[in-house]
Amino acid sequence: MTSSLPRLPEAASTPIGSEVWRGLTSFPKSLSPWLFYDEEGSRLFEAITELPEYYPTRTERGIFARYADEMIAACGMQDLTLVELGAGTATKTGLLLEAAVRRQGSLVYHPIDVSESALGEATRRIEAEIPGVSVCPRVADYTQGLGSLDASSGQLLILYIGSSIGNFEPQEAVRLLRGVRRQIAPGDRLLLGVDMVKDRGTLCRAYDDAAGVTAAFNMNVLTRINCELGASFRTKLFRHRARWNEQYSRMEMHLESLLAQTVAIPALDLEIRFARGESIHTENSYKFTDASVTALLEQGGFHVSRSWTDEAGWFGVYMATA
Ligand code: AVJ
Repeated sequence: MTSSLPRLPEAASTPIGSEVWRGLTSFPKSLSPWLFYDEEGSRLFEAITELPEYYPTRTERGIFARYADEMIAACGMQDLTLVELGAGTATKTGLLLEAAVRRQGSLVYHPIDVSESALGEATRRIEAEIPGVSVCPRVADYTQGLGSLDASSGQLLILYIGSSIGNFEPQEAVRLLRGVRRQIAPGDRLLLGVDMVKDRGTLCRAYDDAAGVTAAFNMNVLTRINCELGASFRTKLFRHRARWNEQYSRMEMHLESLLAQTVAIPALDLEIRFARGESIHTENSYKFTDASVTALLEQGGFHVSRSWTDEAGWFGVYMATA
C-alpha cells in the first residue's frame, strides 16, 4: 500500500539538505556558517587569514609567538597531552607544540576536525617539522564530543583557538564548554582564543576587505548549494554585506538579494522567493570583552587562571581550569 503522506525528497535528510531547508524556509532567512567550509570555502578562508584587513589570525599568532612558553609553563604539570578542537590545518598550533616539546621533550597531540584533508596536511607538516610530537588525528565533529581521549597519567590541555567559539550563540557556546568540561578531569585545562570588541571600522574592514575575498567566501555558500542541491542561485544577483551589531556584540555577514527573484532548489523540491533587499544571514562572529569571556567560561564550568593579549588588546587568549 502506498502512503498518502507527502514524502520528503531524500536530500532533505542529508546535513546540508536539512540545513538549507530549515534556513531558507525560515524568516528571516539564515544559513549556518559550517556550510562555508567545502574545499573552495576552506581555501578562501585560508586566503582571508592572510589579508591585511583580517587581523585576528596574525594577532593571535603574535600572542603565541611571544607567550607560548609562558602558556605551557602555566599548565604546571610536565606531562601534558594537547587536544585541539577544530584544528584545521593547525598553522598556529606549531608555536604551542614547540613550546611543549621544549618543556617536556615529547608530546602527544590530538587534532580533531571534520576535514580529513586538513588533518592530513596538519599531520604531515607537524611530523616533518616538529620532532618529538606524535600526532593522533581524529576526523570528527567536536560539537558531538571529544571521543575517547587518553591522557594516560598526565594532564590534558584542550586548545580551542582562532575565535571559532564566536560563531556560536552565547547559550550554545556555554553548552559546548560544558560538554568539554564533562569529558575532562578536574585540573585539566582549556586554552581559548577569542576576538575582542574594538572600533567598528576595524571590525567592518576585517569582514569586507578591499580585494573582495570575504565577499567571495560568503557568496561561495550559494555556489555550494548550486553544486550539491542543484539550485539555481545566480551570485551576481546577490551582494555581500558585513555589519557590526553593537547590541549583540557581533559581526554579521549577510547575502542580500539585489532584486525580487525566485530560486529553485530541485533536490529539495523547493522554490525560494526573495524580495528586493531581503537577505540571508550567513554568519555571526561574536566579539568579547574580558568580562564577557570570563562569564562565558564560568558558565561553562571553568575558571580563568590567566590571560594574554596583544599590545592593542585586539585578541585574547584565556587559560581556564576545569
Ligand atoms: C573562523 C569563525 C573565526 O568569525 O572571523 C572570517 C570566519 N568569517 N571572515 C571569523 C570568518 C568571515 C572566522 N572564524
